[in-house]
Amino acid sequence: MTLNTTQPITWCPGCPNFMILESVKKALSKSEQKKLCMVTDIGCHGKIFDYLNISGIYGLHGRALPTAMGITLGNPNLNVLAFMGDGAIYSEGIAHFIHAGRFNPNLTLIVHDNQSFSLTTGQPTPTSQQGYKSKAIPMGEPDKPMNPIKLALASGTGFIARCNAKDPKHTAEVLRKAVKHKGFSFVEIIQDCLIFNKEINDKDKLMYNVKDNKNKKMAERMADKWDYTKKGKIPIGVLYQEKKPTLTDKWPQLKNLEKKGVGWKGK
Ligand SMILES: Cc1ncc(C[n+]2csc(CCOP(=O)(O)OP(=O)(O)O)c2C)c(N)n1
Ligand code: SF4
Repeated sequence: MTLNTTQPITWCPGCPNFMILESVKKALSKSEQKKLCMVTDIGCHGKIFDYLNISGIYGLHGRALPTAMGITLGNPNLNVLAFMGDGAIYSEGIAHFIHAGRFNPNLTLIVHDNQSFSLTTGQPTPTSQQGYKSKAIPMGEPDKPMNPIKLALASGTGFIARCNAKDPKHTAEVLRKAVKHKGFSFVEIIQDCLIFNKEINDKDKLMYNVKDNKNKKMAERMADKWDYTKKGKIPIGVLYQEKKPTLTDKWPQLKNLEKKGVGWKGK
């Protein structure tokens, strides 16, 4: 079965979301489609729900992650993907991000980080740069951006990666590793928005690829290299990976379902 759908794509022409879509298709091309499941949030990124032939739920804004977690509780044998924007996950969804790191459900969170609430016309998100001006904030964003990689490390997330939307080959490779990882995997994809917060676009020259890393101190150092402005160096790749008990491993009822290869309905 193909991952393509017949839905007309309504992203702005040239939006890097197109490249993220292609990366996801490339990463999943050999996966068993029946075992895949997706949840998307509300936002420009969320439209990916219509463009991928994968069963799932078009979730509420900020809540795609707990919905995805609910699906893994229903059937721990599914490969669940949650697509969220930086506005969604780091504002309304921030508590879920922290607890997903602690609980370690076996699912992949893909964040399309364009440093803007784009669908609702460019309000600043927690990763927007200080001083960012838009119609919604004409005096400029007063606060500095948060660093989600550092937060993920502090919350115990066992797989943390960063990709460049404009490099679909590398992004697909990283996504494949994220889906294969047993436990919560977090992939931040740096994505330009062609309409809102354009001044933060084109950071490609700051980016450099790193080797897969399993050393926490090194991961902390890499997390510190970029503060979500247009300065510094931006490490791209698997920034941290650690094997740890998953949510399924911690609950015998789920472990039993995993062993049998079924969900609660027995199929
Ligand atoms: C509970 C709730 N809060 C807020 C909104 C309004 N809302 C819809 S999309 C959106 C912006 C999404 O921004 P982001 O998550 O960064 O995704 P992007 O559009 O940039 O891909 C907001 C605030 C909503 N629909 N529901
Ligand atoms: S507003 Fe920005 S993120 Fe949304 S589709 Fe257009 S270019 Fe892409």
